[in-house]
Amino acid sequence: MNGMGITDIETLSKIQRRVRACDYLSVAQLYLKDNFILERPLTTDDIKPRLLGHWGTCHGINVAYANLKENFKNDPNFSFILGPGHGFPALQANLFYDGDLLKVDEKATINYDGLAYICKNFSWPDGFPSHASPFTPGVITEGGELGYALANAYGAALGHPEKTIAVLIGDGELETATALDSLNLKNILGGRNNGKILPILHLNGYKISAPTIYARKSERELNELIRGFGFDPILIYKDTPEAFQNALAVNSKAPFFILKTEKGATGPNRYHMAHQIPLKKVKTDETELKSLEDWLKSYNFAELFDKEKGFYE
Ligand SMILES: Cc1ncc(C[n+]2csc(CCOP(=O)(O)OP(=O)(O)O)c2C)c(N)n1
Ligand SMILES: [Mg+2]
Repeated sequence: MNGMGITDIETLSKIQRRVRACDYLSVAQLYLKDNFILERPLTTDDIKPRLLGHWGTCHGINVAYANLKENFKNDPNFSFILGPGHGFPALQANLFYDGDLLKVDEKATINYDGLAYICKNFSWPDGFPSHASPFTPGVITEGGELGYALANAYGAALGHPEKTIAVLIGDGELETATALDSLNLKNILGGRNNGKILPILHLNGYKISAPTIYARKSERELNELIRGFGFDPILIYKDTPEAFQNALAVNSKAPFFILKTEKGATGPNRYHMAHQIPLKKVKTDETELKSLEDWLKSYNFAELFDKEKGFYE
């Protein structure tokens, strides 16, 4: 918490552009085996034969990642823990964007070749898996089983008062006994000898296709639940950099952020249709193929990326 909001338009626009770029990369990884930046009209040959991965959570992850990255860019003791490891396309997009993937994989160059490499190889035989895995830089726990993110955050902060650890928890994930009970760690490990934890509940309303319990609670009820565990609930009421940065600027020793997004936001289907692969028939159905092309084009990726030089500042 820096105690002041970022108000300059340039910084907010930089965050927004990064989110757009990572949203595009998330979609491209899920669907494309060629024509990665749409240099020609999309055809069924450009689509992977087996579509396997998760879209619905990606935009929220990209929003959290971009905003935290900007806010804590000067803090070497800051870390981010991602609960929903099924949102791997988004995590991978951010690791690629920052060159963190390149540090461990020389093929992930920040230009067209690197982009083609990460997209083609996402969820691909002998390529990258569909979930975060120990091959992912910075990942110590295999994605796939929800519930441990908050406990991991408290563990990582134990005995390290210099650390700040933000942790994104899915609203479905918070229904697991492990995640819910980990809120009690605040009472045991929230003291001065340990690092500071910034939980962020990703309230996108759904776990797979069912509404989450927390999304069905009134705002007041959810706030009181969070307060009962000793945190100050701070609602990030929409997915804009302004809303996120203003929330980060709130001066609280025990913040608990609630990031409200629409599951699948920026994509063609929302909520229960968005969890895994929207447009499932894209390989065989011309209408769905056109929808995917429109969806990819909606990010105006050419405005954000140069084939040789990578991302524009
Ligand atoms: C312990 C556990 N139970 C069930 C699952 C199956 N599962 C995979 S994704 C998912 C939904 C997660 O919902 P949420 O945490 O809200 O994530 P998001 O909506 O951001 O995708 C579930 C239940 C799992 N991965 N781990
Ligand atoms: Mg959810």
